[in-house]
Amino acid sequence: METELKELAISLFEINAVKFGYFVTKVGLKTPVYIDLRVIIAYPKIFSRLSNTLWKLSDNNQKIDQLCGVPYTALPIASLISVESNIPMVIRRKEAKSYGTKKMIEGEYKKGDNCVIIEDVITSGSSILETVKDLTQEGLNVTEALVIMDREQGGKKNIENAGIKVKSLYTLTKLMNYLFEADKITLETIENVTQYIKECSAPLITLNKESSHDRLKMNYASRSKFTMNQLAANLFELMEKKETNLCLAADMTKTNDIIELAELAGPHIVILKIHVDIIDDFYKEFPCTLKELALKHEFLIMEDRKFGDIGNTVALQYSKGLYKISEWADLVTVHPVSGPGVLDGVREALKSTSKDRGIFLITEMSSKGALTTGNYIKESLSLSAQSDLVVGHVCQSNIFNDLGLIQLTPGVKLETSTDNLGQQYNTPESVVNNGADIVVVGRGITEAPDQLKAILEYKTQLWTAYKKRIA
Ligand code: 5BU
Repeated sequence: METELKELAISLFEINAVKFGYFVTKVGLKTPVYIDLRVIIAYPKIFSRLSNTLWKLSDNNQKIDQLCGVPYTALPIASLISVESNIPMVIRRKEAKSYGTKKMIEGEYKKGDNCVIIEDVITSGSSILETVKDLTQEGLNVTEALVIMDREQGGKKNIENAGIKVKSLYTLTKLMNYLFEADKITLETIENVTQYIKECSAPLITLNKESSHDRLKMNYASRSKFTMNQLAANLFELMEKKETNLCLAADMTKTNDIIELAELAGPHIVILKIHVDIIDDFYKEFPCTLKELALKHEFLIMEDRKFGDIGNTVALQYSKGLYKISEWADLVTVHPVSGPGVLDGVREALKSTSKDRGIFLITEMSSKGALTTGNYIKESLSLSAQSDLVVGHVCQSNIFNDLGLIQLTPGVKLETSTDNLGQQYNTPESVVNNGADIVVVGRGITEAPDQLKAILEYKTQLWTAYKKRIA
């Protein structure tokens, strides 16, 4: 690989794909280095060798279903790799078609397909991020980006912040070192360019999966086609069908009380959320009884387990022990605090089941003084792009615009208030206006003198607020 890279670096220099000197870019910026890989199509041997070498960076352990070249320079490279590797390719349009289907992505693919992006040069990373946005919106799962040249101006970090792995054949520094060794450039050139890289870093860009659509303005049924997870799609459709976006937090300690309340609330909720570890009289068949009610009344069951350990422990906590949560809970909550391994742990535990399962990432908590702020929120949002297990985020405000993800918001009562242990309550209308797609209500219902009346009150207020929001 090393020899290959050295020889290719020299070839690229000789065909003027890389030039050093004084240049002014399209947007009027001065630069001591100019990279134009478009010229490679005029040199089939170099073109083919470069594409083959780039493909060697791909992850052999990962199933790859699709390739996507970022238009235009990387398109022929991706095509060549597609033909050689026999992996289908998709093409991202620069603009949506004005006739027929308004598809941004051409090709034959299905939701959940793993897709590798091919790109020639990264500067700020914005072209790749735009491509990720469109691919993700079509339900594709972008696993990594293979890049010929990283200009080391911050683009790699921007892309990695969005949860996408980046592998490059060359950094500018590495390329210059090869060329220096081959006596093609001087030390002075290297110093100039290095100084330039230091001074001209690209702005920080965050992946904004915003389309021209606003999440808050789109109805649930339409959003179901943007999901990466089947349960997220089911939830969107269920909400529209049952005309409810209420999740009941049945935080009770006796199984009979939970069953009774689930029977009462079943027709009016989309999720029944429990904390199985607070139940005093748990018995093995209890989850089956809940499951029967869930089927009868059409709601999903969430275990608010808040997993937050290393992947291996989470895999065990999820599938083993007294509760065997993975066998009955459609949805679980997960703290992203331990990093992406926690998602791998959940996936590991699901290897032996074919049931649909989903995760809500706890991105922002409702309690006073919660440490879920700033960068933590940003990192948690970027994790959802990495896994089709993620159904949405538990959060308090409108912090993402991915149409296929669900905002689940707890901390809701008819009046703004607090409890004496840090919980903070907002009203149904205000949380829906702040982006809540599904709203968690616990004590507002469980402690009400007339539970059914309370269920109906919350259901109506939440649905009315949603209808107003999308109007
Ligand atoms: P409450 O009785 O409406 O306060 O219950 C809220 C439920 O939501 C309860 O089960 C909490 O564990 C859960 N919750 C929360 O209140 N705030 C959060 O940030 C998260 C979960 Br995450």
